[in-house]
Amino acid sequence: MSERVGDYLLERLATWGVRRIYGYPGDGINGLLGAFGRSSNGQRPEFIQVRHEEMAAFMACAHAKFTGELGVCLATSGPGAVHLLNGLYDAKLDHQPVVAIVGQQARAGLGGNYQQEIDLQSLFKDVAHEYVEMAMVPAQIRHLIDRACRIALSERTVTAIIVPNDLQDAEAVPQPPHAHGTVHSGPGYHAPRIVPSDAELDRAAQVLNSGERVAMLVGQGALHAGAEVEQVADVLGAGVAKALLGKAVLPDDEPYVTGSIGLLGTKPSWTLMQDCDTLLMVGSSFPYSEFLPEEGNARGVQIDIDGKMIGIRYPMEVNLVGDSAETLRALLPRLERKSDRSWREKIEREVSEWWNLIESRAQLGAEPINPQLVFHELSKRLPDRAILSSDSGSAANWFARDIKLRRGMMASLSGTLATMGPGVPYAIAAKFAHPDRPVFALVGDGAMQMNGINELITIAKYRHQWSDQRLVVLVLNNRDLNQVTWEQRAMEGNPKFEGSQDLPDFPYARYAELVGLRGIRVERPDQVGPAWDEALSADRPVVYEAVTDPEVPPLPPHITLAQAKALSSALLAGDPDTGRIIKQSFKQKVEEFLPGR
Ligand SMILES: Cc1ncc(C[n+]2csc(CCOP(=O)(O)OP(=O)(O)O)c2C)c(N)n1
Ligand SMILES: [Mg+2]
Repeated sequence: MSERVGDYLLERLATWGVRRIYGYPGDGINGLLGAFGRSSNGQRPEFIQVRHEEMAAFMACAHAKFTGELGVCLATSGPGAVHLLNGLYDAKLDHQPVVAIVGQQARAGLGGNYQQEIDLQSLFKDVAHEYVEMAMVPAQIRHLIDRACRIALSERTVTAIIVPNDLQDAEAVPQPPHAHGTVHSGPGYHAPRIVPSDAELDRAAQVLNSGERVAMLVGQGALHAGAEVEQVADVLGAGVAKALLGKAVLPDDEPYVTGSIGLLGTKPSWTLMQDCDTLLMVGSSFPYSEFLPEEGNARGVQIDIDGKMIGIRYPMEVNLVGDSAETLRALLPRLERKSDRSWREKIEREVSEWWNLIESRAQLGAEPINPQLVFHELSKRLPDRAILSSDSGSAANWFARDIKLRRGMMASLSGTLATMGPGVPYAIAAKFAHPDRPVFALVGDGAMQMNGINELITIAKYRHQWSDQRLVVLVLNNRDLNQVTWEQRAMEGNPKFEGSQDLPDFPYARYAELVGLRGIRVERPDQVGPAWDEALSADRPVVYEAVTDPEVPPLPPHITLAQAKALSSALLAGDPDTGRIIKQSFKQKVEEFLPGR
């Protein structure tokens, strides 16, 4: 029998280098699933079965984040397509190339209020607005795939193709007829070399050379430019702060790296931005302007590959549209080495004091376990080439502040959408992409109850495909939606609303054992380190359940007067945990002022 549309579609995706598609079945895509089943020669992508389509989209996004390649997810018509959306928005907002392929009811029934019929082009019109198309005839498939892949890669965004189920079984037309009204596409995309003009580079160099206190802020756009960032920072005598998605740009053990910035950031990053006279921002769209210099206090230079993302966070004097590594390389010969190193030395002193503070905050007692201790003990033990994913929640604070990434590690999270739930699916995709590397998911109990528990089943199903079995899911069992509880207190001035914030307990470690993984429950501070040793030497993936204290405040690097007032009015209004909050906050703050800091 001749090839069908489903067969051809998968083979065309393989031509684009797609080796793996994350998805979930349904009758809207049975023609495509049949084609996976007919794949005998290894020329077609592998189908990875997840528990929920949102997870498939998160995994496609994480595949893109951890490989730089295209991520692909697949869902059925109607409910499956709707389920993809949150994961697709995560990819879109973090600028990741992801193609979504969704089924649709048969062409003959469309427009007839048919079962599971949703107007999918309208549904995806925002998330995939650069390219969302429905196939109507087999001769379209070649260019729909070619364009969806190329546009996703060149625009670093989400695209979507809708394929009615009857079309999937029609006879393929791999080459449209040479006739009027047909489209003749070819595969392949290589990113161009994008460098700003010499005149703009000269202007940027002039600004950077005249500054005396240069601050750099790097984001995910600089992930491939670590060496160049390091050289420029050295020449300019600059300190470097990192937006969360750019945490792996530079290792945290470099003395001039101030670490994260923002609400989840560090004190030295705050000082760097407040006291600098020149800001060089590279590949970042970090949104919180109050953590950047006040307008007029610093001269600014920004580098971004995307002209749309330039000049929106700080009124920059020079905006360089270009690849970060290429542009920094072109800048280097134009820069003069700062002979006065006192600014850099001041930053380095603050950084070393900060690490001492982080160390002592981790050692503070709590009831029963201080979450910072769990991250601190992990950080010390992180194996080379580790890959980390963090969920949204208090874990993101400790990930940002307490984890010291070293050279060769990777890390990511939902940076811009900041959605709950991607921690475990990101880790699974990391494991598929790099089965020989140790992977860690850092997740709250809320996120675990939302998605993570179910995806443990996916880990159990596929773990035998991974050559290195080290995949550890850390669950912070604090029986609270803690990040938001603290936001209610510090930003709204409201006491914790237990009706929305308290979480039911769940036996995460015991559940892991039930599905065939290792489960370790850690209830006392003295168990934290040894439990990490045990998790790292286990013969299978592990759920490390730490019973942590929700009253350890994820403090911002500096508390504003407004926040302090809000917090005190929350306490005065009768927060159920007032006594313990005061105790824990006080302990953390006191650490900052002890002699020797
Ligand atoms: C899908 C989604 N729903 C709600 C939120 C708001 N939110 C952000 S963090 C958080 C609490 C997370 O709780 P948990 O996973 O238990 O982590 P914890 O902060 O307790 O460590 C919530 C509700 C969100 N970011 N995404
Ligand atoms: Mg929680």
